[in-house]
Amino acid sequence: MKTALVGFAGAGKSELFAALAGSSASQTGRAMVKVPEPRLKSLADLFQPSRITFTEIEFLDLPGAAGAKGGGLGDRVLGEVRPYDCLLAVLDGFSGAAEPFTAEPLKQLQAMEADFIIADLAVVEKRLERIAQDKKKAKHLHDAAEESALLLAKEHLDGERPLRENLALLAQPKLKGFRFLSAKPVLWVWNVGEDKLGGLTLPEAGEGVLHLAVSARLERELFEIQDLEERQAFMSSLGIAHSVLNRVVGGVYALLGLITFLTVGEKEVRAWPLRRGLSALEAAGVIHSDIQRGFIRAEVLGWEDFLACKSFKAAKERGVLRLEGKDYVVKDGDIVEFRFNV
Ligand SMILES: Nc1nc2c(ncn2[C@@H]2O[C@H](COP(=O)(O)OP(=O)(O)OP(=O)(O)O)[C@@H](O)[C@H]2O)c(=O)[nH]1
Ligand SMILES: [Mg+2]
Repeated sequence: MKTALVGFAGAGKSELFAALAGSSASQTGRAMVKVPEPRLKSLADLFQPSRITFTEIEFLDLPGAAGAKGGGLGDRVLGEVRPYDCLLAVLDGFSGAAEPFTAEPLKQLQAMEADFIIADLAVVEKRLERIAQDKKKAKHLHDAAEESALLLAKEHLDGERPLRENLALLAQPKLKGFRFLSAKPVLWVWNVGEDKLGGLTLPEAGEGVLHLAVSARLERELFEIQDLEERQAFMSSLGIAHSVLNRVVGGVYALLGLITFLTVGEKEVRAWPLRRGLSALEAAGVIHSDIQRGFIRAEVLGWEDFLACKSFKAAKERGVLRLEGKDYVVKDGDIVEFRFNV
């Protein structure tokens, strides 16, 4: 899972990055961070494994275009985020004097969205030109399906709408390889002064977008409190229920449609990300292609059932440990053991 922080210079990306990445931040502004998963602790207490493996999420902190507040993000940044799964777009809602204070960050949101759309239009138009040349050279070189898909994409982008809103278009196989920027899910992070956190009304979630309010500098300062109890107490006094990492990861999981399933054993207790709605067979493939190929069945214990039984033995006795076939749709929190034969 790869996420990139984007935003104009001074929006608070590096403050947020520091709050998310802490000591795992590297000099290059790239960090691999463990996805918080409290369920692993309960399982580790029971199994005492040699290894506990969390899912990891990448955060990339990019420099904002110098002095480009309200201008463009710049080709370098846009090019760099192309391979990323999800964008964390940071909006400066703390420095401006504008009333209402949401006016300036909203302008930044619109400017970034316009950047994504214009960059995608350039890609589409370039490709269409290429197709037109091929068409002139020899009819058979021209891919009619790709051309019509691109024309639809162009029409959508010309209407100044991001591609992520058009699910039918995104499903077109011919458009899959382009890694369009405006197709990427975006978590819009409204970075506001701590005094504004309470009274902020954010825009509603839309297709592929969610909004989150943070006070990036405050979150970074919170992160620097080593003593966890002290940190928690300070957070409670500020009315912050969950760490910024929890809130950001929650947003990313929701945007990408991810759930977590768990595997257990003496060697390793581990969390795995999986797209919601996928089957036991596909979950097996996330672990190893051999397990998928030799899939026989999955032994599944739902999280609530595990909590009620506290052990696999009790779960078996109560008949809540289920044997599922390859089409079983894996649920969030399922503890799965795959039976396979290779
Ligand atoms: N008051 C206040 N200041 C903040 C907040 N977030 C960031 N700042 C300050 O704004 C300045 C810029 O923050 P950075 O996190 O470095 O901004 P950036 O987006 O990484 O900037 P570039 O890397 O230059 O694009 C710093 O002086 C921060 O301390 C905030 O929530 N409140
Ligand atoms: Mg920075």
